[in-house]
Amino acid sequence: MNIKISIIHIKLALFIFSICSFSCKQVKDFEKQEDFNQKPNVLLICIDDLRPELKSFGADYIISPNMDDLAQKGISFKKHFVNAPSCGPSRYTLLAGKYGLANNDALFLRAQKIADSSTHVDPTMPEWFKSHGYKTVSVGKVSHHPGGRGGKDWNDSTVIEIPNAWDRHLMPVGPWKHPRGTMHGLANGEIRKITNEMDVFQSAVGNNVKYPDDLITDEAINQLKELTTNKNQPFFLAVGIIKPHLPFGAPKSYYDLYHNVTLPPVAHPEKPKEKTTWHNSFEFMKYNRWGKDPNTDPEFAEDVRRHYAACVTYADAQVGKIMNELKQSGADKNTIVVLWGDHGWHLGEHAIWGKHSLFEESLHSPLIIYDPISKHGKQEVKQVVETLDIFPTLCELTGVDIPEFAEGISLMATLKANNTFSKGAIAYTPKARTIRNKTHRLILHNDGFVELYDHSKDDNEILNVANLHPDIVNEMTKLLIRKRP
Ligand SMILES: [Ca+2]
Repeated sequence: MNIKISIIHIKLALFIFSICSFSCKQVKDFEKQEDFNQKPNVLLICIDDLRPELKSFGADYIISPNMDDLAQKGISFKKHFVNAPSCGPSRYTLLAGKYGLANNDALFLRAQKIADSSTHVDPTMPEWFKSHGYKTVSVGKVSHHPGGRGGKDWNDSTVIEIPNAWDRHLMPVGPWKHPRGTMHGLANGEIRKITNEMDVFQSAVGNNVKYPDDLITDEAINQLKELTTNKNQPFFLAVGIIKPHLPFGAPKSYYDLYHNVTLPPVAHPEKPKEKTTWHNSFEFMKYNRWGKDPNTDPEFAEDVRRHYAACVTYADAQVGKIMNELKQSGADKNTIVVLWGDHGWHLGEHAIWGKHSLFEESLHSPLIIYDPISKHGKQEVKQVVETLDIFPTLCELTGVDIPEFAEGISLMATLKANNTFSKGAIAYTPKARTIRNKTHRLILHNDGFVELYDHSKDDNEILNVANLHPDIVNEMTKLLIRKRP
């Protein structure tokens, strides 16, 4: 009798268990279906002052395994040009999807316009995604000020760089005390006070050595953990890594990776003889250089380049940690990843150590877009594209409406069309503007002086051929003035 009852109990338990597991499976399938139907997430990784020199972009001597991994599965835009050779205006175009002012405070001036309520101001890319159901979060240097706040120490919550854009805009500061301190910080809390007393490069030794990007990466990972837990809302997470911006400081272990690496010679190191947008490398030269000048001291120049390379590899390691967390969460299958450099950097080319010129070295930067859903596989695009195009491209990839006010074009639509387009890329400083197409770069100075370089013969932009080609000058000038008056 007891045995019979026990058997009945077991059968009943098995029956209940099977119903339960069936419904659990159904619920899980339903959840999966919901995940699948949800719009893809966006992870936008901005790297400060990153030259287009990754191993995957043809620079054999650079150690960049994590960015290369992204290039291995995504679309690498080999001719991506930014719209300004400076952090603030370049990031303005990325985030606003429009050409803007050439100043570093372009976004703060836009915020002022919103506060004045005098004119209509179109939303930025994060605000656009937010209004289309996305949770928007930024960590680190995404706009000009890490954390997106103004005031003396860049931590004043009443002075917002991009109003209405982010649900959270974060900048961990640790021993650097405030976001302004992190921006030019060296190891373990060293803040730039008097610039010529701060070393232009550093390789700090020790197991516990920290730089601001370590904090940014940890916070980005925390945010990813939270954002990927909420399956009901897609996220737009922007992470801004500060290195390889000056000063070139990274843990010594990264510098040591280059111990046996031979750097290629600096390409075309001569100072231009004619009028150009050449400058005296003021940003670099104002740091402590131990009295040395890389233009006249080859040994010092080599060490500057090695420290820059170390910073690139250190930034690459941060990308690796963030990508690893994305993978661990499982959200990598539904997250579009964009890796973007905010502009290039001369490491001695044309005798410049810095950005701010309108030469190729200042304007050319890496852009990689990886969309795990479209399964496009590895692609390399050699057509000229510009930062302006990222906003509409992300809209198309996520199925968000492309706003009429966005001035760029979706690179996906164009690539699908025929892969042979050539749209041209524009950039500007306060003193001049430029347009680059497949074959030429034209630079128009505010005083009317013109430079024209023929990239089919002169990729280094040495010889100004404006006088030889008045037709090309005329045509490109008209287009430049029409697109950015
Ligand atoms: Ca920058």
